[in-house]
Amino acid sequence: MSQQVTWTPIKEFKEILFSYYQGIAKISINRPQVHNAFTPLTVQEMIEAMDICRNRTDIGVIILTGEGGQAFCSGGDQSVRGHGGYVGEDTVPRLNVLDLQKQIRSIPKPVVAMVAGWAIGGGHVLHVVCDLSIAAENARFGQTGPKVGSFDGGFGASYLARIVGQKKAREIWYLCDQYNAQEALDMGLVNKVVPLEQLEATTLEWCFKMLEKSPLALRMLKSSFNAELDGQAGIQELAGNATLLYYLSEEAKEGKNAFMEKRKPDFSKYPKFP
Ligand code: S0N
Repeated sequence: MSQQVTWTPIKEFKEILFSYYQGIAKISINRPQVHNAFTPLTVQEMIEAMDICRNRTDIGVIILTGEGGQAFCSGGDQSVRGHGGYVGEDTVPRLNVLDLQKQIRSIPKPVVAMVAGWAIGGGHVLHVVCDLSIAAENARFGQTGPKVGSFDGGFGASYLARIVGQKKAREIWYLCDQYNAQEALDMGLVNKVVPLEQLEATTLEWCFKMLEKSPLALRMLKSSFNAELDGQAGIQELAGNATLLYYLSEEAKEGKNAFMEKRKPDFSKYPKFP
C-alpha cells in the first residue's frame, strides 16, 4: 500500500491531531515549530486521546507520531519548564508525561511509534515505551537529560536498558549522542526503517496485520510482556485480563446468576482441569 489515506478527525484538540482510519487511531503532536516538544497541555490532550482509544471498541491499534516530517517529538518544551516541572496555563508545574508513559504501556492495544526526524529527550522515551517503533530514514534518536539538566530514571532508563542492554543505555544517557535510524535498528531500538515517503504506508501495513489477529491474544501478550517488568502493576494488568476471560465463561456466570436468583451456586458441572 503506498497511497495516502483519508483520516477522519475524532476530536479537535489545540496541540495534537487525533484521527481515525479503519480500526486505527492516530495521535499526532502538532507543534512542528518546536520539533513537537510537549507542554503540559499537549500531554493532557494525548492522555485524553489515549483514553478515548482505550474505550472505543472499534479502535484496535494506535499510532503515535508528530506532525511535519522533521520530528517525532523533542521532549518537554524547555520554554515552559519551571521550578519542579513543566508549567501550563494554570501555572502549576507538573511532569504529566510520566502518566502518559504508563498509559501507553497499559492500554490493552498495540501502540506504534511512527518516527520521522527527531525523537529526543522525553520524546525519545515516548517512542521507547511504545510497543513497536517504525522509523523513517531521517529519524534521529537520543537522550539529552544530563546536557539540559534533567533525567528520566523510570522507563526512560530501565526499560531502555531492557531493550538495548545496560551498556548501550548508559552510553545513550551519559554521552547524549544522537543515533541515526540504521544505528537504532542495529541496537534493536526500532523495528523497521523505511524511506520517509513510505513511513505512513508501512506503519499502516503493520497495523492492519495486527488488526487481523485475535484482539484478546494481543491484549494478553501485551500484558504478559509488561508483567515481568512492571512488578505489581504489571501483574495487576495480566491478572485483570485473566478476570476478563473468566467473566466470559459459563462457570463465572453461574456465580453471578446464582447471586441474582438468590440461590446456591452449582459449580459441580465445571471441569477441574489437570
Ligand atoms: C532536537 C534538536 C537536536 C534539533 O536540533 P536542530 O535541528 O538544530 O533544531 P533547533 O534549531 O534546535 O530547533 C528548532 C526549533 O525548535 C525549538 N525546540 C526544539 N526542541 C525544543 C524543546 N524541547 N523545547 C522547546 N523548544 C524546542 C528550538 O528552540 C528551535 O526554535 P527557534 O527556531 O525558535 O530557535 C534540538 O532542537 C534539541 O536538542 N532540542 C532540545 C531537546 C531536549 O533537550 N528536550 C528536553 C529533554 N528533556 C525532556 O524531555 C524531559 C522529559 C520529562 O518531562 C521528564 C520525564 C521524566 C523525568 C524528568 C523529566 C524532566 O523534565 O526533567
